[in-house]
Amino acid sequence: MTILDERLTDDEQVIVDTAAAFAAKRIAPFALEWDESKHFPVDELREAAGLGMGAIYCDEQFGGSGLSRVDGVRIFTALAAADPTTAAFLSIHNMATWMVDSYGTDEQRAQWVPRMASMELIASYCLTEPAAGSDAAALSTKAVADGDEYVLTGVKQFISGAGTSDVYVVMARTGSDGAGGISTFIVENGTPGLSFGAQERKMGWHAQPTAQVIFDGVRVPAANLVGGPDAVGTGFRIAMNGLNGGRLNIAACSLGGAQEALDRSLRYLDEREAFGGKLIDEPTIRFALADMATDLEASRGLLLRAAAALDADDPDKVTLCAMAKRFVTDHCHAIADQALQLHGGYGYLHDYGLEKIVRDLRVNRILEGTNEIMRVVVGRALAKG
Ligand code: FAD
Ligand code: 2MC
Repeated sequence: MTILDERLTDDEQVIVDTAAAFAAKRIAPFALEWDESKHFPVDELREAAGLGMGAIYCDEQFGGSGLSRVDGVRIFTALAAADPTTAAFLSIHNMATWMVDSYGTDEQRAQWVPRMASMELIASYCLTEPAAGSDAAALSTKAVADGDEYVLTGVKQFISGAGTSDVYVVMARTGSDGAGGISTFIVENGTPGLSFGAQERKMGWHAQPTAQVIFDGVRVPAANLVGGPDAVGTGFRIAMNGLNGGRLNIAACSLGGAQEALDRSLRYLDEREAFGGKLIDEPTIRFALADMATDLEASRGLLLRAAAALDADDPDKVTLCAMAKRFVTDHCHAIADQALQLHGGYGYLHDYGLEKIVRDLRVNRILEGTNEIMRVVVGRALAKG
């Protein structure tokens, strides 16, 4: 009994096997404990980076792994089968690193990317603010030029990695209202005026920090404006392009979690007996499993299609990434919840791991653009024709 495997080339298989073996050995055995003790596994993240997972789809020139988005989706799916939360943080770090590698000047890329690729520098992505979440272009954190520096003032909300990360890729307002007045900056932890709010107490994602990042007159060199002086006002585009891939990776984290939940259900129901037989032989339970497996494969198919579109710079890439993020995170959360149900009372117990998967997958329907915003994106594209 197994869920369907993709047919991969030898090279693709090596990539997936490397991620899966690392996840099975270095993440899976500890994931429940990290969840309970709220431990952020920085050492293991750096080990993953040592295997090329710190800058997966960045150029090889400055230490990236030069892989495709499709490879990335498969890697995050494999890691998330062990722990959706740890995989998701690695995904955010990869997004931030890719933004510097793709939009930074060669000097900036040389300065930052190699150390981000190795995760000597762990990176956070700072877009959301207390009064600007879905309406991200309304952000109000200011960056005011002052000689050869910018002075940043404002508050970022819900920042993953806040307090622990070494660098913060920050979208801040350098110009007029709206998307065209935003630029992207790299801010190092330890810079005077930079501080962090209290750790949020969350439903899931316990194995990574979430807090406000507070800028109180933080001075950063003008050289930290991603893309250099000509890139003033392009920060929203940089942030959104980062999120296209981020949305795929978050969906991959849901896919991996759901896949693990289904695998566990198959094993459990094959052993659990009631009414004189194995539960897996109950026709209605088989129907439930069949629907879960079908939704999982539909999710995988759409996700890989969207990843291929991003790799190909397809004109529909934004729409496909939004479709995949919405569809995969909704369906995979439902699969995980059904898996919990199929475990009966045991599914509700921490030690069985199912309730953690449900909690960890829930937020993927909210962050990196809520699933309502994904519908806004898809709806706009449809209306435009
Ligand atoms: P709001 O924008 O206030 O939305 C409230 C509700 O209204 C939602 O249901 C939303 O879908 C709906 N809504 C809003 N506008 C519309 C519309 N036009 N049509 C229909 N419905 C609409 N952000 C970062 O920048 N970096 C991070 O690292 C990060 N990590 C996070 C980690 C966690 C654990 C969480 C919970 C959030 C994180 N976020 C991060 C923030 C996340 O991206 C935002 O929470 C999300 O974008 C939604 O913004 P909001 O919470 O302000 O909700
Ligand atoms: N890819 C590339 N470019 C994009 C884009 C995308 N996905 N989305 C928008 N743009 C461009 C758009 O083409 C336009 O460019 P131009 O001015 O050259 O025409 C510009 O950005 C402004 O776009 P809009 O006019 O569509 O801006 P608007 O304000 O109407 O809405 C919206 C944009 C709602 C799609 C955007 O604000 C959004 O995605 N909101 C959700 C915020 C979000 O995803 N936050 C996640 C935070 S990170 C996180 O949660 C983590 C866990 C890390």
